[in-house]
Amino acid sequence: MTDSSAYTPPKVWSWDQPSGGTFANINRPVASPTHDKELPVGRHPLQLYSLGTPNGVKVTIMLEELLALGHSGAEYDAWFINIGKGDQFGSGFVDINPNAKIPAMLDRSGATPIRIFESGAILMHLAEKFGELLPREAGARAECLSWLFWQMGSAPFVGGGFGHFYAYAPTKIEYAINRYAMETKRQLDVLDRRLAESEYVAGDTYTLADIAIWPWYGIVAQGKAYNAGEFLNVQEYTHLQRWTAMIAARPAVKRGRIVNTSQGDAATVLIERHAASDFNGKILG
Ligand SMILES: N[C@@H](CCC(=O)N[C@@H](CS)C(=O)NCC(=O)O)C(=O)O
Repeated sequence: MTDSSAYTPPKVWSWDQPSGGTFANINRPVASPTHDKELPVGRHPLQLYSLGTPNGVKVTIMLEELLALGHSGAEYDAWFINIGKGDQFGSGFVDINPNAKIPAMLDRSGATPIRIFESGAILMHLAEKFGELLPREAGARAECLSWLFWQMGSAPFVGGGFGHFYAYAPTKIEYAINRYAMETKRQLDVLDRRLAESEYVAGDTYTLADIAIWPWYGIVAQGKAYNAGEFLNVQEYTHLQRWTAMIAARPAVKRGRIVNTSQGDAATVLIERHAASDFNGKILG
C-alpha cells in the first residue's frame, strides 16, 4: 500500500497490486468465471445458491416465511457458496448470476428453469409467485417497493462504505470512516423516524420491506455488524430497536438467519438446508 496522502492517480488505472484488507483475495476488476464448475441441483422446486450474509439471509427468511404461511411450493435447497474461496466465480454460478455475487436462485417449478439474481429481485419474484408479503393495493404496494429499493440502494454505503473502511480496510482512514459513519447514521435515522410513525417499515403489516431491511439494519442495530454498535451509538435509535426485536422474534426469521452459515457452534449454524427437518436440534436464537 502507498501512503494515501501522497497518492496521485495515474492517467489509466491498472490492476497491478492487491487492494489490501479483508476480502482482497476475491476482488477483481473483471467479471468472467475463473473455473468450470456445475452447480448441484436438489429435489425441491427452488434452488438457492447463497451464503448467510445479510443479502443471503433476506432470501432464506422470505422462504421460511412463505413455508410458514403454508406454501409447500416454496420448499428449497440452499447450497453453500463459499465466497471467500471464490465459489461465486465458478462457471455454473456465473451462468445464473453474471454479477457473480450471492444470492442467486433457480426456480425450477415450471417447464423452463428461471434464473433470478439480486436479492431484491428474488424477493419480488417470490412475493409475486406466491401472492404474499407484497401488498396488492397500489398505494401500499408503492410504499413497500419504495422501501425495498431504498434498502437495495442504501446498504452498499453501509457494507461497502462504512463496514469496509471501519472494519476491513488495511489502514484506518479518518476521512473515509467519517464520511461513511455519517451516511450510515443518517440511514439509521431515516428508519428510526419511519418506525416512530409506523409499526412495520411499509405500514401496519409485515412485508418484504421488513425482510429486506432487517438483515442489514437490524443487525447493525443489534451491534452485531462490524463490532460497531458503540461507535454508531445504535441504542439511540429507539424505534429501530423496537422493530429490530419484534422482527428477530419471528420463528421464520430465527430459522432463515442461520441458513448457509458456517461460523459458530454447530448447533447454531446450518451450512446447507434441504428439508425443514434440518432445523431439528438447532438452537434458534
Ligand atoms: N446487490 C446484490 C449484492 C450481492 C452481494 O454483494 N453479495 C456479496 C455477499 S453479501 C458477494 O457475493 N460477494 C462476493 C464478491 O463480491 O465476490 C444483492 O443484493 O443481491
